[in-house]
Amino acid sequence: MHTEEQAGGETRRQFLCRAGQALGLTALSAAAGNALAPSGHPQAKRAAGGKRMGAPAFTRVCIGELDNGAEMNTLFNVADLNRDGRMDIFSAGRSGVMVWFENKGGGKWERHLIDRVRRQECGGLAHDLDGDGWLDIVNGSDSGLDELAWWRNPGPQGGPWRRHLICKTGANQFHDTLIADVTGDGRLSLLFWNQGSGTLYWTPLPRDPTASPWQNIQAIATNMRENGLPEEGLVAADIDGDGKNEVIAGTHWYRYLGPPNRWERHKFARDYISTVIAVGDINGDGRKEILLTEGDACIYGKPQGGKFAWFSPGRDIRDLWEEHLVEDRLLDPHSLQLGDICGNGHLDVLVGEIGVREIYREKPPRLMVFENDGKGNLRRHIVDVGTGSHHARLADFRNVGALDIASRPLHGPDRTKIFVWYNARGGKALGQS
Ligand SMILES: [Ca+2]
Ligand SMILES: [Ca+2]
Ligand SMILES: [Ca+2]
Ligand SMILES: [Ca+2]
Repeated sequence: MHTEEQAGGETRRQFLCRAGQALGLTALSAAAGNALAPSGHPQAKRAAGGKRMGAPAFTRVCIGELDNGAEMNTLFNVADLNRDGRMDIFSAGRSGVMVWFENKGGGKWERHLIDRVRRQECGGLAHDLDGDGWLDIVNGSDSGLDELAWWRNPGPQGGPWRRHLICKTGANQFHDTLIADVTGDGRLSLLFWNQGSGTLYWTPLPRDPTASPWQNIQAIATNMRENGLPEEGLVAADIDGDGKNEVIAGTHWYRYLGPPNRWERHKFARDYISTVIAVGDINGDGRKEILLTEGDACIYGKPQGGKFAWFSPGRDIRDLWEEHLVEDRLLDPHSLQLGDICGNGHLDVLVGEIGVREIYREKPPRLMVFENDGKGNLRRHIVDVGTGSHHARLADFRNVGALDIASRPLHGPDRTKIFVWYNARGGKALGQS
């Protein structure tokens, strides 16, 4: 896991020392082991393997700060916002400021203000809504407000981004948004969850997105709850192989049947709450599986922690899918991403725990890469212990053909920091500070 160069990096050393303290390990023993896990952690035994060839290695670097005082930072995502070919990072406080971090190359990052905001949820995205070639940002409000909005990228002249209201629904919280072709005709739609009413909404993208509020926003499903909790998680993917995308949202998937608003709904999983969703062919059989983590399990009534599993369709895709449990008792695994992280040509899985604020030091959250052998056998590697993650993202920040990780914690001493974990496969980490 640790090359000499990485272990010698200042940031890396700091991390190892801190993790060592938290775990009752010395920095030396922590650096010598392949996998770090709290000794009391239920998964510690499985994680305590020796060093293996090809294990993923990362160097953590703080690339910027976003201090919104007592308010938690919520929105977090990546996109190339200034069209220079390098992936940037954007984030916002629940209330305070929304900013983007320009990836200037060579490990340099520069922060820019987008807007002053209030009551922002996580789960926003970047998409060029007005068609001027510059990616705009869509994000909704949290449990204290009922507004979904977008911010227009000012383009090369820079400056503040103008906010445009998409809709006021009368119900609060918009955890997860999506733009995709879900009608099979090439036309893009905006979809979003509105947890206050448990409603999954959609609308084709309008010709003029600045005309507020948007018209023709319709509900696909309402009062969608699992174990009494509103559903989360939203992905588009062709899971039945007919060339058209289905919508995977919460523990159901939806197929568009045609105008004006006809959908069919099928349940694929049971007893998974506050889900984060990813879709991909995990076991190499040519069909797509659905991956779930229970992102806020501890907060929402499973104090023991949440599950991480993948689900494969049976003979009839409309039945419940077969559950393949990978991990349980994860401390709010709110990060779930697929990508060839290890460089072996297979889809590996990134999973990150937020951690639980009250036991943050006793049970430090982990950032994990599950290396896939191509058949769905997932071998866990611990990338970081002690830095919680929320909506961690995979991106090739150096354009070197290797996926790095961007994220930030919600709790603990680093809660205002933005981190990138540079993948050793991409060469030297940049801009250690
Ligand atoms: Ca850029
Ligand atoms: Ca635009
Ligand atoms: Ca399909
Ligand atoms: Ca498959």
